[in-house]
Amino acid sequence: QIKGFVFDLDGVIASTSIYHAKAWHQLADELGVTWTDELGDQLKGVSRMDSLELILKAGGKENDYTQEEKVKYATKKNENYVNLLSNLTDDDILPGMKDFIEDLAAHNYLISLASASKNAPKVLEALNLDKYFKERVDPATLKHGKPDPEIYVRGAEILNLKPEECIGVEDAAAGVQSINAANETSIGIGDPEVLKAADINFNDTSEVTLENIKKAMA
Ligand code: B16
Ligand code: MG
Repeated sequence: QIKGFVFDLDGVIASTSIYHAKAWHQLADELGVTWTDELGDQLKGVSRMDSLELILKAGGKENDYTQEEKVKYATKKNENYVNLLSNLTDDDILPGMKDFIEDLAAHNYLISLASASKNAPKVLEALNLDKYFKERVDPATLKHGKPDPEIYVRGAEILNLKPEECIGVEDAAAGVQSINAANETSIGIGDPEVLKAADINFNDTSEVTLENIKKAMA
């Protein structure tokens, strides 16, 4: 029986995945790495330093920089991203997600956050949703990022639930892999081809309702 939901943030609740992509695209241009939609999809849900490594690898440049230079580039991307967040308001909650979260709370489902982003507290506050996410996995404490199961395992633990009692909600292939490996039920929101490993697929956040989830699990 499902008792809790473990949420990704960027691309699931907040429309911020476009800002992450924009900031990475800009850095890729600067590094002389060709940006593609596939590369953009690969970066979703992946930590800041791991994302930089994927970009460098895509350009065959993984051995061209020192660790210090890599940190400098990752920091630059983050400054760019944080600048793009400056006008974030509750208008940037993805369609239907506020209603969905309120509905879950009204039905006494437990809720936690499994975002890889160190900027998650800032984003939740700007969206005025922080009160629903008292339980959060701090990505700074993780040994392994998505697709490793650790973040979703911890997302269930902080709710005192078993993985089988949780549904994980994701927009990233790496995130769906993480949920599946954690033995939770996975919802993938977005291109069903990219997210084909998910137990339940929705094309768009507006389709994510308790009713549709119950239908899909029946
Ligand atoms: P930061 P999520 C992920 O957040 C993003 O999808 C990914 O693009 C980003 O690189 C990662 O957080 C780290 O974010 O640089 O802000 O710490 O989708 O797991 O909510
Ligand atoms: Mg995401």
